[in-house]
Amino acid sequence: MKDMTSRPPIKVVDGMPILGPFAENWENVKTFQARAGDLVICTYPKSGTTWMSEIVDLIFSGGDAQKTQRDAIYLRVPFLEFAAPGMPSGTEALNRMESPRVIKSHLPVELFPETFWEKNCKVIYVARNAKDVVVSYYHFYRMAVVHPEPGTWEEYLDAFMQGKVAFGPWSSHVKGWWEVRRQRDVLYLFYEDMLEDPKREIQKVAEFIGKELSEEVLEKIHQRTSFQAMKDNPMANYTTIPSSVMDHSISPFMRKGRCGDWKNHFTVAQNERFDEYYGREMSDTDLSFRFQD
Ligand code: PPS
Repeated sequence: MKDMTSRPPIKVVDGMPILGPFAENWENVKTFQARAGDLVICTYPKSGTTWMSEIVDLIFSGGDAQKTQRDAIYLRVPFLEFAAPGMPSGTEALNRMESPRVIKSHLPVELFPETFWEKNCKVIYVARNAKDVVVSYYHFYRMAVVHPEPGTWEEYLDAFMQGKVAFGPWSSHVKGWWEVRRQRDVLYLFYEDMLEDPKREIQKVAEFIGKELSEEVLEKIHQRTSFQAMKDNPMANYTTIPSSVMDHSISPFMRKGRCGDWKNHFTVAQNERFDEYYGREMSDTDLSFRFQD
């Protein structure tokens, strides 16, 4: 990973734009073998993946923060599609990992490996409103050199609306997973609901994975996964990655953790254009999002 300073271009695999180095390992993702009991946390990027990963690991650890301090979050919950020069890929890390495994993925449902369904694996999907996602993603592109240069905010916003950012269009991702949630073992949650009532959403996750939480453990998990606690926790905040790869002085990974920060970025004209795009993309679904607290 220390060699990764070049901002490689996006490539397209099976119709999906993906980070250049990730494309090199795509065959291993397609042929990945799930195991019974694997739990997948799936999201469109910047929608609460790390937050949900920390919650799930704490549930499995019975709220014991010492156990979840054993490693950085990206090692405790490996990222299936991850690949970078000089680093074990996500598929390599997962193949070596003992069960039960918790796995991070950003794949749209149509590219999600069939093996997970064959093994009856559960999926927790977290969705976040598109305006806060695009702002968070723009700052992530700026700070993490595995991405191409984002260009100006205006240019990035256009690329997002055209589905030309890594992992493709936001709209088909959130709609695709929404459509399959009833046929598959998918718990579909919203970032905005997690902000509104974190304990309620943690309880839903615990029930879904068949764990009972005492009030005391629930409270511990709640405290430990607050935005500030995770921002201060090197095992959750990605600061253990070399600054040549993720430069938190450009924009911290744990940036704002709020709903509605998009209002500090969108101009009135950009907001009107985005609302038009959004209306077009979301006219064929009953899925809806909250854009402010
Ligand atoms: S990634 O790179 O796709 O895995 O990023 P992801 O973890 O999905 O999303 C990062 C955004 O989630 C925010 N975050 C949180 N918000 C509230 N509470 C907690 N505990 C929390 N942990 C992470 C993080 O700050 C990013 O959002 P922005 O809007 O950029 O702050």
